[in-house]
Amino acid sequence: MADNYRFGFVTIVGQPNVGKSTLMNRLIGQKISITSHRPQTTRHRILGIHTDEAKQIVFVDTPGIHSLRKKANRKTINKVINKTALSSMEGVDVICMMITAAGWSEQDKDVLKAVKQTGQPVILVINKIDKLKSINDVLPLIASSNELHNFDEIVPLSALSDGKNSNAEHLLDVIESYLPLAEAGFDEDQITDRSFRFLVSELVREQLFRRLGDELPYATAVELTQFEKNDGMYQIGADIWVEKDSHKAMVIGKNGESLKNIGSAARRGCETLLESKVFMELYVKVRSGWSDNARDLYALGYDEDNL
Ligand SMILES: Nc1nc2c(ncn2[C@@H]2O[C@H](COP(=O)(O)OP(=O)(O)OP(=O)(O)O)[C@@H](O)[C@H]2O)c(=O)[nH]1
Ligand SMILES: [Mg+2]
Repeated sequence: MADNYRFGFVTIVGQPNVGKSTLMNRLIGQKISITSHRPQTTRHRILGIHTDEAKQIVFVDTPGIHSLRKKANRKTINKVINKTALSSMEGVDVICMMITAAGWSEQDKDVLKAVKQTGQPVILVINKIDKLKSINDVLPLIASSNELHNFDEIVPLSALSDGKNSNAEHLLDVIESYLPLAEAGFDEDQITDRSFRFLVSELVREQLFRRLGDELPYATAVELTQFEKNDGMYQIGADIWVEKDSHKAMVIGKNGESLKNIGSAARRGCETLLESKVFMELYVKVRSGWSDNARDLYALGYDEDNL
């Protein structure tokens, strides 16, 4: 390994839905963190590891930080999610704070307050620049961002789009100079700290977020009950927890259509991840009030330290 090799940790924080997980997947080159058009898709801290000849960067994807000013947000699960995101800023080499090209919201400013308190270097990432008519339209936002805080760097990019205006990979070079000289901490082919079991249950949850309407995805959780490989094929079973019988009926859908679609999309995702054929069985179960019960949350894999 070269003498000037660099290795370090970078956390990605921001309000829900700005594109944190999309960016991490892009920079790792594989889907390890689920994404959807709904806010608060990510519920757990998840590492994504980028390795090249010059550096190894460990990204920490975090749940979106949301305001607890609204009463509806004060459930135990939301407090746990915020704590997970805020504590992920401790001890990293640089923080990537993400907003979108739509500009600063009050919620973004709340996130900035928390970021400033850490005293760590901060790169402001302005995402979704593909939505601008002209790339030059980002210039006033860069200027107003500089007035809000003396950011170490400001990088406009599009985590989603390819092509010359994406600028996403440029962020890797910008981050490099903030990392200490050190040997790689992980094997070069390791891309996450999470197990296949975790990633599989997340792929099921992703479909709940993408396919179910309104408030329903937020009142669901996924628990893997079977994960075995037999004769070159994975057998996967999972329980989808909901809070009410009426929710159960909605997840299952008319003639079981909805659950069938959720299952086949999740199965396809698992086949790509596991590079193998997958047989998947999903069950919907009711456990009332799980999202407000710390013991249930622990059983479902929510951060033990934050309960
Ligand atoms: N147009 C556009 N959409 C994007 C871009 N990046 C992400 N998105 C979309 O924005 C939505 C949210 O993306 P996520 O990556 O799930 O956002 P997140 O910040 O991780 O959200 P939470 O986990 O809920 O906090 C998805 O529908 C993405 O496809 C981008 O560069 N351009
Ligand atoms: Mg996310």
